[in-house]
Order: sequence, then structure tokens, then C-alpha cells
Amino acid sequence: MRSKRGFRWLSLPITASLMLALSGCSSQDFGNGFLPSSSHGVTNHTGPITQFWTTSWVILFGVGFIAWGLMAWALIVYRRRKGETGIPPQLRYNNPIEALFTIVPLILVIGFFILTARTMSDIEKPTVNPDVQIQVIGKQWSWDFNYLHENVYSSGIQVQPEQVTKKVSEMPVLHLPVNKTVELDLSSRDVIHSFWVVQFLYKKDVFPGRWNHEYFTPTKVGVYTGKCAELCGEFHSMMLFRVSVDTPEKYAAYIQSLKDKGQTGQLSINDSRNQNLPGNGSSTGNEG
Ligand SMILES: [Cu+2]
Repeated sequence: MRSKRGFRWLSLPITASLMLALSGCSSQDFGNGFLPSSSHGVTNHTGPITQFWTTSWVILFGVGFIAWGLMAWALIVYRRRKGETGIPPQLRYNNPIEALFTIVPLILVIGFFILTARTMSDIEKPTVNPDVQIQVIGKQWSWDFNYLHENVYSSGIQVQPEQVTKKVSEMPVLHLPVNKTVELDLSSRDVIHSFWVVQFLYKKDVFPGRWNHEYFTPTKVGVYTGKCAELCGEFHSMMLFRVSVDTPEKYAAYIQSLKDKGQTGQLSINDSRNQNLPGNGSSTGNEG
């Protein structure tokens, strides 16, 4: 009877954590490792990234459960009983256990290193002769896009608070044609930013005085959420944008609309960022 009562208190935290884990998450979230389910098949990289993430946390949760289980077992089995006094027997130099907690983490670290290096080198592999090449230039607190092959540009204005909830359509938008290979060349006019498209499951730092590159193929038509992911000053949280993955016709129409507005040529990396002052209502990119 004693042991039955002793373990009853465990049922409460176990039930509570199971309820927490099982409520509010669908089986799709679970299979997706709780990454946004809207990221499914959005680029050629989202599959491998999801797989990498899910594999990692499943293994680490396994390790966690074993460690927590052993801790709970030791706490319960070796707890101080009634009438016990003094320090319990002191043990040291248990070679099998020391070998275990050296070798197992070593295998984990090497395994994760190989997994990471392999996934990253696949994702970072440059595309030779990409179909679309676009310069993405960060500036406090918006983005400029130079479409190199089409020789047009668009220049973003800092998002205003009401746009965050109401006027998504007025945010700067990077247009990409679906199923075409894309190279993005990223740099900054001022401080360090980070180009993050949430559903692409990838961020790339944007540095002044340096060009970084990102290669991928968008594979699903849609509009995706973009943010700056590097704290870059007062209006960092307003440095929002959208990525629109278009059908070939819609992409061509967008490029034509830039030409019609006279936005031909390219914005220089050395342009002033003052085109971005709040209150400048147009997004036609006044080079300064
Ligand atoms: Cu930023």
C-alpha cells in the first residue's frame, strides 16, 4: 500500500503535461516539428530543413526523457527514509557510467555535426546561371529590390503601425516566379539586418560592405511573411515585407508594371536611405 500512495502524486504532473502536449497541436504540427504548417513545400529547401529539425528534436527529446527518467528514478528510489541519518554511501570512479556519459554525448555531437554540415552545404550550394537574380538591400527600416535580369527595381518605405494589421498590401513586396531558380544577393546601406521569410524557414544576415547570397527555388504560389530578424534600431519591428511567389504571367505583369512606372535601372548600394523617411507615401524609390 505504501508504494501505491507514494506514486500517486506523480500522476498529477504527468496528466497535466500530457494534456498540455496533446491539446492545441494537430498531428500535422507534430509531424512538422511544430514549424509553421504553411511552410509545406514552399521552396525546394523547406522539406530538408523540416526533416533536419524534426530528426534533431526527436533524438534530443529521447535523450531528455531518458535523463529525466533516470533523475526521477534516483530521486524516488534513493530518497531519505524515515530514521536515516548522516550522509549516504559516497561513490566515485564508476568506469562504465563515466564511459557512458562521455561516449554518448560524443556520438550525439558528431552525429549532429554531420547532419548539420550536410543539410547546410546542400542549401548553400550556389546555383550556376540562376533564372532570376535579385539584389536585396536592407536599410533602416525597409528593403530595396533590384531585379538584375529584368533591369527594374522597387524601393520599400518603412511600414507604418496601421499597416501591420490592416494594410498588408502596402508593404514592400519581393516578387519571385514559381519553379524558377533564384539567387538573392543581400547587402545593407547602414547597419546589420537579417532577411527572414518565415515560411522559407531560412534567415540570412545582411551586412553593410559585403554581399551574402541565398539560392533556392520557390515551388508554391502564394504570399509569404517577411521580417528583419536582426535588431537594427528604433523601428526594427516595422521592417516588414512580403514575398509573392507568382505564376510566370503574374511575374511578367509585375515586372512590366515597374517598367510602366519608370522604375528601370538599379538602385546603387551607395544610395542614401533617406528615401525611406516616414511620411514619404510613394514607393517609387527617390534615389537620394
Ligand atoms: Cu533590420
